[in-house]
Amino acid sequence: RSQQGFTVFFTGFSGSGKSTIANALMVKLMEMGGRPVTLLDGDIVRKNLSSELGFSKEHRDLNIRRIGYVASEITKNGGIAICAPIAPYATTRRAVREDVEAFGAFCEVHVATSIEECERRDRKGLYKLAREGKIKEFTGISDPYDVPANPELSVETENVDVDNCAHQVLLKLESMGLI
Ligand code: GGZ
Repeated sequence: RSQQGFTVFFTGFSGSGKSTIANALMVKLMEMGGRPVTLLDGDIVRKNLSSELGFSKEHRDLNIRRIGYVASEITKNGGIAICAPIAPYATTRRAVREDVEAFGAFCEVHVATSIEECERRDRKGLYKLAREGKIKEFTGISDPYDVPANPELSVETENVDVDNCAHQVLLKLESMGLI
């Protein structure tokens, strides 16, 4: 049972800290050894797996379903998949959960850093472009984000550092009997 595969699925705004927490978690899980760990980060998936897709609801859903499919295959084979897309739609996240839970465990982590904080940081300058209308359909500014109703865990990077957030995920995985 402790060697079953599982998926950690981060969801949250652009700039919320998903990638940084996901990377820290990956390092910790790799150090523990055992199962192979695969990181499916939002921008890397978009570059390699979903390069033809934009940000309409249809395209975001397709992107997330692809991530879910890969995560479910990794989970099926006893590995650990860490996903870190925005994944703004609750119904699509639910579908991915069902895909993965057919083979192993699913741990949804809401990176709940507020949109105000993400925009204040604006690490890539995208929020400014979204405000200027130069990027359309920008999540949290001009496109929806369904706040997760029942995530396994909620963390935020406004008052808590990345290492602490990654540690909270590890504790949750432990309490779920996965590590
Ligand atoms: C949201 C956008 C958009 C729009 C480009 N809306 O900070 P980033 O740059 O690296 O993360 C964002 C990434 C979102 O891709 P995902 O695959 O995670 O989105 S989804 O789950 O909804 O499919 C951001 C950048 O792409 N980006 N345009 N309009 N984020």
